[in-house]
Amino acid sequence: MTKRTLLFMALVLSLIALAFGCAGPSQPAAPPAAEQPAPTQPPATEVPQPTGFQVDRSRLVDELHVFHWSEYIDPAIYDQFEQEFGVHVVEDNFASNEDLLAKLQAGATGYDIIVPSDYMVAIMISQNMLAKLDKSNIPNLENLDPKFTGLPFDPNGDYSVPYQWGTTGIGYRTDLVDEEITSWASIFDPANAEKYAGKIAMLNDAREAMAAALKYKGHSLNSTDPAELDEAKAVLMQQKPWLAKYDSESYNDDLVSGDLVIAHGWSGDIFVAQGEDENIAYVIPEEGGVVWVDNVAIPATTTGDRQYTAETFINYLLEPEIGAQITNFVWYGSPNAAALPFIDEEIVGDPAIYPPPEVMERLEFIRDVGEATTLYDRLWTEIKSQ
Ligand code: N2P
Repeated sequence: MTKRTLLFMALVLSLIALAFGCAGPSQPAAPPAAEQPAPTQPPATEVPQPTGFQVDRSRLVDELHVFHWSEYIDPAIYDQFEQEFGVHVVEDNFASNEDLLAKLQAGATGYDIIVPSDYMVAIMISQNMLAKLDKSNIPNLENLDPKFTGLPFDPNGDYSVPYQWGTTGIGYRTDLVDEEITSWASIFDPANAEKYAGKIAMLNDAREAMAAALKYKGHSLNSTDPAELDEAKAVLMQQKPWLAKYDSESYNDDLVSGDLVIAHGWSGDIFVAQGEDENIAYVIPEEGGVVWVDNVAIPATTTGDRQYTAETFINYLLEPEIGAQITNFVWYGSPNAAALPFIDEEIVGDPAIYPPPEVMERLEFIRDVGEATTLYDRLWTEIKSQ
Protein backbone atom coordinates (compact mmCIF):
# COMPACT_ATOMS: atom_id res chain seq x y z
CA MET A 1 0.00 0.00 0.00
CA THR A 2 1.45 3.39 -0.95
CA LYS A 3 1.97 6.24 1.52
CA ARG A 4 -0.43 8.31 -0.55
CA THR A 5 -3.11 5.66 -0.22
CA LEU A 6 -2.63 5.42 3.52
CA LEU A 7 -2.78 9.18 3.98
CA PHE A 8 -5.90 9.23 1.88
CA MET A 9 -7.50 6.50 4.00
CA ALA A 10 -6.66 8.41 7.15
CA LEU A 11 -8.36 11.52 5.79
CA VAL A 12 -11.47 9.65 4.73
CA LEU A 13 -11.81 7.88 8.07
CA SER A 14 -11.46 11.19 9.92
CA LEU A 15 -14.25 12.60 7.80
CA ILE A 16 -16.49 9.64 8.53
CA ALA A 17 -15.92 10.18 12.23
CA LEU A 18 -16.72 13.86 11.79
CA ALA A 19 -19.88 13.13 9.84
CA PHE A 20 -21.03 10.90 12.71
CA GLY A 21 -20.05 13.59 15.18
CA CYS A 22 -17.80 11.22 17.10
CA ALA A 23 -14.38 12.78 16.56
CA GLY A 24 -13.93 14.34 19.97
CA PRO A 25 -10.60 15.06 21.62
CA SER A 26 -10.61 11.52 22.98
CA GLN A 27 -10.51 10.17 19.42
CA PRO A 28 -6.91 10.27 18.24
CA ALA A 29 -6.52 11.54 14.71
CA ALA A 30 -5.61 8.88 12.16
CA PRO A 31 -1.82 8.50 12.13
CA PRO A 32 0.01 10.33 9.37
CA ALA A 33 1.23 8.21 6.52
CA ALA A 34 4.81 8.32 7.77
CA GLU A 35 3.80 6.45 10.93
CA GLN A 36 2.08 3.66 9.07
CA PRO A 37 3.91 0.34 8.61
CA ALA A 38 6.24 0.27 5.63
CA PRO A 39 4.74 -1.52 2.63
CA THR A 40 7.54 -4.09 2.69
CA GLN A 41 6.49 -5.45 6.10
CA PRO A 42 4.59 -8.74 5.83
CA PRO A 43 0.93 -7.90 6.56
CA ALA A 44 0.42 -10.65 9.12
CA THR A 45 2.92 -9.07 11.51
CA GLU A 46 1.04 -5.75 11.41
CA VAL A 47 -2.05 -7.23 12.94
CA PRO A 48 -2.17 -8.00 16.65
CA GLN A 49 -3.96 -11.34 16.93
CA PRO A 50 -6.11 -12.20 19.92
CA THR A 51 -4.35 -14.78 22.02
CA GLY A 52 -5.79 -17.65 23.99
CA PHE A 53 -9.20 -17.43 22.35
CA GLN A 54 -10.88 -20.73 21.64
CA VAL A 55 -14.28 -21.36 20.13
CA ASP A 56 -16.30 -23.84 22.19
CA ARG A 57 -17.30 -26.16 19.36
CA SER A 58 -19.68 -28.10 21.56
CA ARG A 59 -21.90 -25.00 21.60
CA LEU A 60 -22.10 -24.52 17.83
CA VAL A 61 -25.46 -25.31 16.22
CA ASP A 62 -25.60 -27.11 12.85
CA GLU A 63 -27.12 -24.32 10.81
CA LEU A 64 -26.98 -20.53 10.82
CA HIS A 65 -29.53 -18.36 9.01
CA VAL A 66 -28.25 -15.08 7.61
CA PHE A 67 -30.71 -12.42 6.39
CA HIS A 68 -28.65 -10.25 4.08
CA TRP A 69 -28.74 -7.71 1.26
CA SER A 70 -28.30 -9.44 -2.11
CA GLU A 71 -24.79 -9.93 -3.50
CA TYR A 72 -23.23 -8.48 -0.36
CA ILE A 73 -20.77 -11.21 0.62
CA ASP A 74 -18.45 -13.61 -1.20
CA PRO A 75 -20.53 -16.82 -0.91
CA ALA A 76 -17.30 -18.81 -0.60
CA ILE A 77 -17.04 -17.40 2.93
CA TYR A 78 -20.05 -19.49 3.96
CA ASP A 79 -18.29 -22.65 2.71
CA GLN A 80 -15.04 -21.68 4.43
CA PHE A 81 -16.92 -21.11 7.70
CA GLU A 82 -18.60 -24.50 7.35
CA GLN A 83 -15.27 -26.19 6.65
CA GLU A 84 -13.69 -24.60 9.70
CA PHE A 85 -16.57 -24.88 12.18
CA GLY A 86 -18.98 -27.43 10.71
CA VAL A 87 -21.83 -24.92 10.65
CA HIS A 88 -23.88 -24.74 7.46
CA VAL A 89 -24.93 -21.19 6.54
CA VAL A 90 -28.20 -20.43 4.75
CA GLU A 91 -28.73 -16.96 3.26
CA ASP A 92 -32.02 -15.18 2.53
CA ASN A 93 -32.18 -11.68 1.07
CA PHE A 94 -34.05 -8.49 1.85
CA ALA A 95 -34.08 -5.42 -0.41
CA SER A 96 -34.23 -2.52 2.03
CA ASN A 97 -33.97 -1.69 5.72
CA GLU A 98 -37.73 -1.22 5.85
CA ASP A 99 -38.22 -4.63 4.25
CA LEU A 100 -35.94 -6.18 6.91
CA LEU A 101 -37.79 -4.38 9.72
CA ALA A 102 -41.21 -5.37 8.41
CA LYS A 103 -40.25 -9.05 8.10
CA LEU A 104 -38.94 -9.17 11.68
CA GLN A 105 -41.94 -7.26 12.99
CA ALA A 106 -44.22 -9.70 11.19
CA GLY A 107 -42.75 -12.43 13.38
CA ALA A 108 -39.89 -13.96 11.38
CA THR A 109 -37.84 -15.62 14.11
CA GLY A 110 -35.64 -17.88 12.00
CA TYR A 111 -32.83 -15.42 11.34
CA ASP A 112 -29.62 -15.46 13.40
CA ILE A 113 -27.71 -12.69 11.62
CA ILE A 114 -29.14 -9.52 10.06
CA VAL A 115 -27.43 -6.55 8.38
CA PRO A 116 -29.24 -3.26 9.13
CA SER A 117 -27.84 0.12 8.14
CA ASP A 118 -26.92 2.78 10.70
CA TYR A 119 -30.35 4.41 11.22
CA MET A 120 -32.09 1.03 11.24
CA VAL A 121 -29.79 -0.18 14.04
CA ALA A 122 -31.04 2.81 16.07
CA ILE A 123 -34.67 1.98 15.30
CA MET A 124 -34.20 -1.71 16.15
CA ILE A 125 -32.41 -0.94 19.43
CA SER A 126 -35.24 1.40 20.42
CA GLN A 127 -37.73 -1.42 19.74
CA ASN A 128 -35.69 -4.02 21.71
CA MET A 129 -35.28 -6.09 18.56
CA LEU A 130 -31.54 -6.77 18.85
CA ALA A 131 -29.63 -9.19 21.08
CA LYS A 132 -26.97 -7.68 23.32
CA LEU A 133 -23.68 -9.06 22.01
CA ASP A 134 -21.41 -11.06 24.28
CA LYS A 135 -18.21 -9.33 23.22
CA SER A 136 -16.06 -11.97 24.90
CA ASN A 137 -17.09 -14.22 22.01
CA ILE A 138 -15.98 -11.63 19.44
CA PRO A 139 -12.33 -10.83 20.25
CA ASN A 140 -11.76 -9.72 16.65
CA LEU A 141 -13.71 -6.57 17.48
CA GLU A 142 -10.28 -5.14 18.18
CA ASN A 143 -9.60 -5.32 14.43
CA LEU A 144 -12.12 -2.53 13.81
CA ASP A 145 -10.74 0.88 12.99
CA PRO A 146 -11.44 3.04 16.08
CA LYS A 147 -13.24 5.50 13.80
CA PHE A 148 -15.94 2.85 13.36
CA THR A 149 -16.45 2.29 17.07
CA GLY A 150 -18.61 4.45 19.32
CA LEU A 151 -20.89 5.44 16.44
CA PRO A 152 -23.97 7.38 17.58
CA PHE A 153 -26.54 4.78 16.49
CA ASP A 154 -24.99 2.25 18.92
CA PRO A 155 -22.51 4.20 21.06
CA ASN A 156 -21.06 1.23 22.96
CA GLY A 157 -21.29 -1.22 20.08
CA ASP A 158 -23.45 -3.41 22.30
CA TYR A 159 -25.80 -4.50 19.51
CA SER A 160 -24.05 -4.12 16.17
CA VAL A 161 -20.73 -4.51 14.40
CA PRO A 162 -19.85 -2.39 11.34
CA TYR A 163 -19.73 -4.56 8.21
CA GLN A 164 -19.11 -2.37 5.14
CA TRP A 165 -19.65 1.28 4.27
CA GLY A 166 -20.35 3.10 1.05
CA THR A 167 -22.19 5.87 -0.73
CA THR A 168 -25.30 6.23 -2.86
CA GLY A 169 -25.12 7.97 -6.23
CA ILE A 170 -25.74 7.42 -9.93
CA GLY A 171 -24.37 4.65 -12.12
CA TYR A 172 -24.53 5.20 -15.88
CA ARG A 173 -23.38 3.92 -19.24
CA THR A 174 -20.87 6.40 -20.65
CA ASP A 175 -21.33 4.85 -24.10
CA LEU A 176 -25.12 5.20 -24.10
CA VAL A 177 -25.49 8.54 -22.31
CA ASP A 178 -24.10 11.46 -24.30
CA GLU A 179 -23.27 13.76 -21.40
CA GLU A 180 -21.12 13.67 -18.30
CA ILE A 181 -23.48 13.19 -15.40
CA THR A 182 -22.79 15.47 -12.45
CA SER A 183 -26.20 16.25 -10.95
CA TRP A 184 -29.39 14.59 -9.74
CA ALA A 185 -31.00 16.70 -12.50
CA SER A 186 -29.94 13.98 -14.95
CA ILE A 187 -32.57 11.68 -13.54
CA PHE A 188 -35.09 14.20 -12.19
CA ASP A 189 -35.21 17.17 -14.60
CA PRO A 190 -37.79 16.23 -17.26
CA ALA A 191 -35.62 17.76 -20.01
CA ASN A 192 -32.89 15.23 -19.19
CA ALA A 193 -34.84 12.28 -17.89
CA GLU A 194 -37.12 12.19 -20.94
CA LYS A 195 -34.11 11.31 -23.14
CA TYR A 196 -33.61 8.08 -21.21
CA ALA A 197 -37.27 7.12 -20.90
CA GLY A 198 -37.71 3.49 -19.92
CA LYS A 199 -34.02 3.08 -19.18
CA ILE A 200 -33.77 4.76 -15.77
CA ALA A 201 -34.06 2.94 -12.44
CA MET A 202 -34.35 4.15 -8.87
CA LEU A 203 -33.53 2.17 -5.75
CA ASN A 204 -36.64 0.50 -4.35
CA ASP A 205 -36.02 2.15 -1.03
CA ALA A 206 -38.11 4.83 0.67
CA ARG A 207 -35.35 6.71 2.46
CA GLU A 208 -32.87 6.41 -0.41
CA ALA A 209 -35.31 7.60 -3.11
CA MET A 210 -36.53 10.45 -0.92
CA ALA A 211 -32.90 11.32 -0.08
CA ALA A 212 -32.04 11.74 -3.76
CA ALA A 213 -35.08 13.95 -4.39
CA LEU A 214 -34.49 16.00 -1.21
CA LYS A 215 -30.85 16.60 -2.17
CA TYR A 216 -31.92 17.59 -5.71
CA LYS A 217 -34.15 20.23 -4.13
CA GLY A 218 -31.33 21.44 -1.88
CA HIS A 219 -32.76 20.03 1.36
CA SER A 220 -31.31 17.80 4.04
CA LEU A 221 -31.99 14.16 3.33
CA ASN A 222 -33.19 13.90 6.93
CA SER A 223 -35.74 16.67 6.53
CA THR A 224 -38.88 16.33 8.64
CA ASP A 225 -40.49 19.43 7.14
CA PRO A 226 -43.77 18.26 5.53
CA ALA A 227 -43.50 20.93 2.80
CA GLU A 228 -39.99 19.76 1.82
CA LEU A 229 -41.09 16.14 1.86
CA ASP A 230 -44.03 17.03 -0.40
CA GLU A 231 -41.59 18.70 -2.78
CA ALA A 232 -39.50 15.53 -2.84
CA LYS A 233 -42.60 13.45 -3.50
CA ALA A 234 -43.52 15.74 -6.42
CA VAL A 235 -40.02 15.23 -7.90
CA LEU A 236 -40.38 11.45 -7.69
CA MET A 237 -43.93 11.53 -9.08
CA GLN A 238 -42.84 13.66 -12.02
CA GLN A 239 -40.06 11.17 -12.77
CA LYS A 240 -42.30 8.10 -12.83
CA PRO A 241 -43.26 8.16 -16.55
CA TRP A 242 -39.60 7.75 -17.54
CA LEU A 243 -38.75 5.15 -14.95
CA ALA A 244 -38.15 1.52 -15.96
CA LYS A 245 -38.51 0.35 -12.37
CA TYR A 246 -37.78 0.76 -8.69
CA ASP A 247 -35.22 -1.93 -7.96
CA SER A 248 -32.37 -2.53 -5.53
CA GLU A 249 -31.25 -6.01 -6.52
CA SER A 250 -30.69 -6.39 -10.27
CA TYR A 251 -30.13 -2.84 -11.54
CA ASN A 252 -26.38 -3.43 -11.77
CA ASP A 253 -26.86 -6.42 -14.09
CA ASP A 254 -29.26 -4.31 -16.18
CA LEU A 255 -26.60 -1.62 -16.56
CA VAL A 256 -24.20 -4.28 -17.82
CA SER A 257 -26.77 -5.60 -20.33
CA GLY A 258 -27.68 -2.06 -21.44
CA ASP A 259 -31.34 -2.50 -20.47
CA LEU A 260 -30.74 0.46 -18.17
CA VAL A 261 -28.55 3.44 -19.03
CA ILE A 262 -28.82 5.32 -15.71
CA ALA A 263 -29.49 3.94 -12.25
CA HIS A 264 -29.71 5.40 -8.79
CA GLY A 265 -27.55 2.94 -6.90
CA TRP A 266 -25.11 1.91 -4.22
CA SER A 267 -21.43 2.51 -4.95
CA GLY A 268 -20.14 -1.07 -4.70
CA ASP A 269 -22.96 -2.48 -6.83
CA ILE A 270 -21.99 -0.05 -9.60
CA PHE A 271 -18.27 -0.79 -9.22
CA VAL A 272 -18.91 -4.52 -9.55
CA ALA A 273 -20.88 -3.74 -12.76
CA GLN A 274 -17.98 -1.56 -13.92
CA GLY A 275 -15.70 -4.56 -13.45
CA GLU A 276 -17.85 -6.33 -16.05
CA ASP A 277 -18.12 -3.38 -18.42
CA GLU A 278 -15.72 -0.46 -18.29
CA ASN A 279 -18.30 1.84 -19.93
CA ILE A 280 -20.11 2.01 -16.61
CA ALA A 281 -19.30 5.00 -14.41
CA TYR A 282 -20.31 5.98 -10.87
CA VAL A 283 -20.84 9.54 -9.73
CA ILE A 284 -21.85 11.16 -6.47
CA PRO A 285 -23.96 14.11 -7.67
CA GLU A 286 -22.72 17.61 -6.90
CA GLU A 287 -25.77 18.29 -4.67
CA GLY A 288 -24.62 15.45 -2.39
CA GLY A 289 -26.03 12.09 -1.38
CA VAL A 290 -26.02 9.37 1.23
CA VAL A 291 -23.04 7.85 3.05
CA TRP A 292 -23.93 4.78 5.08
CA VAL A 293 -22.49 2.08 7.30
CA ASP A 294 -24.13 -1.36 7.27
CA ASN A 295 -23.77 -3.53 10.36
CA VAL A 296 -24.11 -7.15 11.41
CA ALA A 297 -26.43 -7.76 14.34
CA ILE A 298 -28.31 -10.62 15.99
CA PRO A 299 -32.10 -10.49 16.38
CA ALA A 300 -33.27 -10.62 20.02
CA THR A 301 -35.12 -13.84 19.18
CA THR A 302 -31.78 -15.64 18.66
CA THR A 303 -30.57 -16.85 22.07
CA GLY A 304 -28.43 -19.52 23.74
CA ASP A 305 -26.24 -21.63 21.47
CA ARG A 306 -27.72 -20.03 18.35
CA GLN A 307 -26.56 -16.66 19.61
CA TYR A 308 -23.15 -18.16 20.45
CA THR A 309 -22.88 -19.55 16.90
CA ALA A 310 -23.92 -16.17 15.45
CA GLU A 311 -21.24 -14.44 17.53
CA THR A 312 -18.68 -16.98 16.32
CA PHE A 313 -19.71 -16.12 12.75
CA ILE A 314 -19.40 -12.37 13.39
CA ASN A 315 -15.95 -12.98 14.85
CA TYR A 316 -15.06 -14.93 11.70
CA LEU A 317 -16.18 -12.03 9.47
CA LEU A 318 -13.81 -9.80 11.42
CA GLU A 319 -10.74 -11.95 10.66
CA PRO A 320 -8.33 -9.75 8.66
CA GLU A 321 -8.30 -12.02 5.59
CA ILE A 322 -12.05 -12.64 5.68
CA GLY A 323 -12.78 -8.91 6.11
CA ALA A 324 -10.64 -8.27 3.03
CA GLN A 325 -12.28 -11.13 1.13
CA ILE A 326 -15.66 -9.44 1.65
CA THR A 327 -14.43 -6.08 0.42
CA ASN A 328 -12.52 -7.55 -2.53
CA PHE A 329 -15.80 -9.16 -3.61
CA VAL A 330 -18.32 -6.36 -2.98
CA TRP A 331 -16.17 -3.27 -3.63
CA TYR A 332 -17.43 -1.30 -0.64
CA GLY A 333 -15.26 0.27 2.05
CA SER A 334 -14.15 -1.85 5.01
CA PRO A 335 -14.29 -0.69 8.64
CA ASN A 336 -11.80 -3.47 9.48
CA ALA A 337 -8.38 -1.85 9.93
CA ALA A 338 -6.66 -5.24 10.18
CA ALA A 339 -8.12 -6.19 6.79
CA LEU A 340 -6.59 -3.21 4.95
CA PRO A 341 -3.27 -4.88 4.08
CA PHE A 342 -5.21 -7.65 2.33
CA ILE A 343 -7.58 -5.42 0.37
CA ASP A 344 -6.80 -5.00 -3.33
CA GLU A 345 -4.81 -1.84 -3.99
CA GLU A 346 -7.21 -0.84 -6.77
CA ILE A 347 -10.04 -0.70 -4.22
CA VAL A 348 -8.28 1.10 -1.39
CA GLY A 349 -6.65 3.51 -3.85
CA ASP A 350 -9.86 4.32 -5.72
CA PRO A 351 -11.18 7.80 -4.83
CA ALA A 352 -14.63 6.77 -6.06
CA ILE A 353 -14.75 4.08 -3.37
CA TYR A 354 -12.97 6.06 -0.66
CA PRO A 355 -14.16 9.54 -1.68
CA PRO A 356 -11.90 12.55 -1.12
CA PRO A 357 -12.71 14.98 1.73
CA GLU A 358 -14.43 17.55 -0.49
CA VAL A 359 -16.89 14.88 -1.66
CA MET A 360 -17.41 13.44 1.84
CA GLU A 361 -18.45 16.90 2.98
CA ARG A 362 -21.45 16.79 0.66
CA LEU A 363 -22.71 13.50 2.09
CA GLU A 364 -25.13 12.84 4.93
CA PHE A 365 -25.97 9.75 6.93
CA ILE A 366 -29.63 8.76 6.95
CA ARG A 367 -30.86 9.16 10.51
CA ASP A 368 -33.83 7.83 12.40
CA VAL A 369 -36.32 10.68 11.92
CA GLY A 370 -38.58 9.43 14.72
CA GLU A 371 -42.26 10.26 14.23
CA ALA A 372 -41.61 11.63 10.74
CA THR A 373 -40.94 8.01 9.66
CA THR A 374 -44.71 7.59 9.33
CA LEU A 375 -44.81 10.52 6.92
CA TYR A 376 -41.95 9.09 4.84
CA ASP A 377 -43.73 5.73 4.74
CA ARG A 378 -47.03 7.30 3.68
CA LEU A 379 -45.45 9.40 0.92
CA TRP A 380 -43.51 6.38 -0.34
CA THR A 381 -46.65 4.26 -0.48
CA GLU A 382 -48.38 7.04 -2.42
CA ILE A 383 -45.45 7.35 -4.83
CA LYS A 384 -45.34 3.64 -5.48
CA SER A 385 -49.09 3.22 -5.88
CA GLN A 386 -50.16 6.31 -7.83
C1 N2P B 1 -25.39 -4.57 -1.72
C2 N2P B 1 -26.33 -3.68 -1.01
C3 N2P B 1 -25.67 -2.58 -0.28
C4 N2P B 1 -26.46 -2.12 0.86
N1 N2P B 1 -26.00 -5.20 -2.85
C5 N2P B 1 -26.66 -0.67 0.94
N2 N2P B 1 -26.95 -0.26 2.25
